[in-house]
Amino acid sequence: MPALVLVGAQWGDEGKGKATDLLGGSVDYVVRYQGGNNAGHTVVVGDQKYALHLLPSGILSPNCVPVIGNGVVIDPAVLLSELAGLQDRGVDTSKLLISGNAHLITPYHRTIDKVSERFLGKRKIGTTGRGIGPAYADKINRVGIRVQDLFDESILRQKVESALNDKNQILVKLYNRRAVPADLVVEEYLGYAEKLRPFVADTALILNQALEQGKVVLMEGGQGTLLDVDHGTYPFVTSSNPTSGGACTGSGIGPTKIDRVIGILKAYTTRVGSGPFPTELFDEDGEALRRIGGERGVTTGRDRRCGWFDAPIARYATRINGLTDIFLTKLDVLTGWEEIPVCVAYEIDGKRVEEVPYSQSDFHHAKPIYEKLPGWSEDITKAQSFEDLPKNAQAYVKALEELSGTRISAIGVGPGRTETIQIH
Ligand code: 2SA
Ligand code: GDP
Ligand code: MG
Repeated sequence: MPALVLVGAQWGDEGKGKATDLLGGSVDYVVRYQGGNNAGHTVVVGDQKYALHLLPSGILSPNCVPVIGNGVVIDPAVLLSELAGLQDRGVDTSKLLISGNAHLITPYHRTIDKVSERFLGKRKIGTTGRGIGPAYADKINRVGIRVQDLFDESILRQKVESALNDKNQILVKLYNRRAVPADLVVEEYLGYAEKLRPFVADTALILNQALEQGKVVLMEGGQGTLLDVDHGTYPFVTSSNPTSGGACTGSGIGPTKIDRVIGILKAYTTRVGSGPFPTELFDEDGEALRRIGGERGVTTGRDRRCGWFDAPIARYATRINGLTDIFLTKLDVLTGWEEIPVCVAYEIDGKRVEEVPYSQSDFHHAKPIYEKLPGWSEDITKAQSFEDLPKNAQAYVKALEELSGTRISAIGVGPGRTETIQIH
């Protein structure tokens, strides 16, 4: 098992943090390859709950080296405070490695994220306001600031000044905000340099050398397939590639090294922020899923939109990521429903459509076609094997496996590490 990738198969918050943590004991490196502190990954260890935003979930596994890859955007203040928070709780963070090529989120990225959302009004993306999109825009526009720039004051100053050239014009003229003084940014960011220096490394080289030595590398995606800037519900997406292809570019590991791509798939569907969501519920079932599933943003505290399982999306995630297997999460949340509707296809303009349509406007008015599966009422949180599940829960899992086209290799029946059924 050389390198493996773990991706969200829906719109994020499928339980990737828990899944990474579960695998953490058997891998040597856990790498974040995209996104930034927009992510919120929850890990429950015994009676301790951790909410990770920027650090890979592997930081909680003592023998694992956590890596922030080149594809991530880093807000240094957030990173340092997350590290301090974990150190206060007795977690060893000294093994962390940070790519010198990762880009930095600066105060002007956060400002632009917030004011541009306000400017969009009803058409807003519903971002987390963490400056993610503007930081990636600068990266692509070749005016980004990288971690390595922190170690050369004159380069840092030059880059911040040129990045602020047009931004200050936009902030003042278009958004009626005050200009950001380059000096203040440079001064603040130079202050982070020595604190971050011990962690900064050529992570792509280290990871490839580790693979050559037979070590196991797990790449942990943030967000999810439908939030991918290329394959998601554009423009209602994040500005990076959470899908498995992004794991290669965001870490510097070639595709031939990857032999397993695990999709994390929730037994129902949720989404935070704006954009299409065919199975979204606006009734008491949606409210119940939100309440029982604790569906609230780990980063922003926003209520998540909730709906039934959407099989075309699961098939789409299977295709786009080349999934080898699926971790099905939160099956326990569905306990108590007499019947559970599952979306098997869409109706678009009076026609039955089996797959996620490429046309964004079609997807916006896709109506779910449901099949109802019989529910179960028994508590399943103590189930340790597939056979321990009630027959109807077993049938639900089997139906999802068939509809998604990928083998289900684990089932989550609660948030804790041990509340997982492994299927061999
Ligand atoms: P951004 O901030 O530019 O990445 O926002 C763009 C869209 O991506 C969505 N997004 C997310 N969706 C689900 N979970 C995320 N992480 C947090 C969590 C979210 C939170 O774990 O709960 O706390 O609100 C995440 N991060 C970004 C976002 O909602 C926009 O639709
Ligand atoms: P991530 O962003 O994919 O890591 O997911 P989040 O942490 O944002 O949201 C998933 C939530 O579901 C967290 O509160 C987890 O503790 C919780 N969770 C994960 N797996 C399960 C499960 O199988 N059952 C239940 N009840 N909760 C789970
Ligand atoms: Mg999350």
